[in-house]
Amino acid sequence: MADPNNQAKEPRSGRCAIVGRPNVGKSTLLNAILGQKLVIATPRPGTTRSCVLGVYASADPPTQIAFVDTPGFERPKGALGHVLIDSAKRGLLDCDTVVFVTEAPKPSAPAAVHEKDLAVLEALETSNTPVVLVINKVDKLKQKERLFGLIEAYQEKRAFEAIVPTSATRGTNLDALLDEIRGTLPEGLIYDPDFLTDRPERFFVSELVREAAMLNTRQEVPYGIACELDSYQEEEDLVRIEGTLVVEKPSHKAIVIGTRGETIKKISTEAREQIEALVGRKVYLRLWVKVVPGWTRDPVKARQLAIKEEPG
Ligand SMILES: Nc1nc2c(ncn2[C@@H]2O[C@H](COP(=O)(O)OP(=O)(O)OP(=O)(O)O)[C@@H](O)[C@H]2O)c(=O)[nH]1
Ligand SMILES: [Mg+2]
Repeated sequence: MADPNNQAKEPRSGRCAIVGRPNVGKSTLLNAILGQKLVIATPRPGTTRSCVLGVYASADPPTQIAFVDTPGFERPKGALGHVLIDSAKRGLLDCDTVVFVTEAPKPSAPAAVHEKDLAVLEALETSNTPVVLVINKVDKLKQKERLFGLIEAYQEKRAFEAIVPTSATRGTNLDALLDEIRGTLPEGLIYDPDFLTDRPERFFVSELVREAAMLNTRQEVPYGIACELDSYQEEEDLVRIEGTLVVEKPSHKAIVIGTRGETIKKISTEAREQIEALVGRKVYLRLWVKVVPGWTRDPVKARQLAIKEEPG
């Protein structure tokens, strides 16, 4: 007799873009699904600057989902804004499913479609790819019944394969989300079992430095920070790394360095600890700070400093 559960157990795999406006928790959600910190996430909007692949795999039922974390979607401001939106749009191409992340409304906001989500909905209009809507940060929602109104408002805009409320920081409902995504994917496993990401370790090292710098600065400073690795030498039980934090104004350089160098010291210590956890070895990290005037407003420099493509 045919096993009635057999249908639900067939192997499935595919590529799934995670898109949404800045700061809704896309990168945090990817890390929570993977059960490890792969991509950087900060309270500052505009943290993710280029698409990064993270492959989730599970044996029961056999599933592989190659998630593509993308930069926050918004109407572009300046040259860096254009680079970010172009990169997010590229992430949307060639995927089997889209996870569109939004966040639960603040107590003062109406349970309605967020104005900034209209740009995301517009970008999704032209594709036939199934879309799963994730309403993240439900841990912050005091009146859970507000979700119903919110779900109705989004459903009026388009059809969704499923709508899943989540809390990425608490890990709420991630299994339900994975089940819904799995259901949209083609049959068969296509990824190498060891495949986790398309980026080399060096990429994540420079991202961890940028994250520490973004976390230790405020207002418009974090958005104008980039990180370049100048050297990366693996020795027997140590990795020796030299890097440069790029800022767009001399006043930002002073902020990143801080009084008597306190801020850059803190950035360096925090980044080193994170990098040591990543590479599993002791790290020697030396950082410099350089001004590239107005780089976020210059199309060529913004592309060069925000997008990192390196051989894996
Ligand atoms: N309370 C709460 N905070 C969350 C949740 N998910 C993410 N956050 C926080 O939201 C902030 C933004 O998270 P990110 O993951 O960087 O957001 P993002 O959508 O990737 O942002 P961009 O890369 O700028 O587009 C961080 O401070 C996270 O800790 C959640 O479920 N609940
Ligand atoms: Mg992000």
